[in-house]
Amino acid sequence: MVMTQNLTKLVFATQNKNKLTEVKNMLEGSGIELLGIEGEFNPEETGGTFEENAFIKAYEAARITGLPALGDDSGLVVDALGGRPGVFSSRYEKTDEKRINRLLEELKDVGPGKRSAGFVCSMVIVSPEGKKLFAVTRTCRGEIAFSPSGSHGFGYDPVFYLPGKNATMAELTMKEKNSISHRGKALRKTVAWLVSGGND
Ligand code: ITT
Repeated sequence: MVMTQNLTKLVFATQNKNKLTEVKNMLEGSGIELLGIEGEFNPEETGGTFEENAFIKAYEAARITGLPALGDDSGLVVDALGGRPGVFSSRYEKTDEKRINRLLEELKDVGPGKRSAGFVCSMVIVSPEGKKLFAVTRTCRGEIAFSPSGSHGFGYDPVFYLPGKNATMAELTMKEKNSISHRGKALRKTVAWLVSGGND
């Protein structure tokens, strides 16, 4: 196979330190170096899908740095809310605590068995020239708990209950979370593509 791009060093187009920590942890030993982005980085997420927004972030990071860039757009899709907050998961409220409280309030009359949800993660790689090289979207299914539990992870993790683990995402270690999460699944697919030399 012919290596079409040098894709061993990428900039991660995020301001979310928790995403960076999780992804760096998973990339240990892979030979892929991930750089954080310096300073203010907040491109307007005007896309209607996770993939479109992941592209917008990666495109902007590639433009600023001149490096290949990885974008991650993720969020929570709640079935009883018709898929909300979806791509607005970050904009739903201003802090994690407020986001969780609003979610629990919106679901207060939704009974057990009707609280299914998915965490979704799209990852996109953009070349320094601004071309979309790769995209993947993966989901982790679970349920919205009735109250928060656990202190690991970030965001909606304390209310994302995994029946198979009898635990919320925030009760898992980072290693356990990464092994089943939307981000873990998307990253494993991304890494497989990267180590293949960036060929289809
Ligand atoms: P960047 O745009 O800079 O990457 P962000 O935090 O705004 O940072 P998103 O736009 O992708 O990222 O919004 C993701 C939202 O979904 C945000 O509120 C997160 O807390 C939440 N989220 C994403 N992944 C999550 C995870 O693994 N566990 C819990 N919540 C998560």
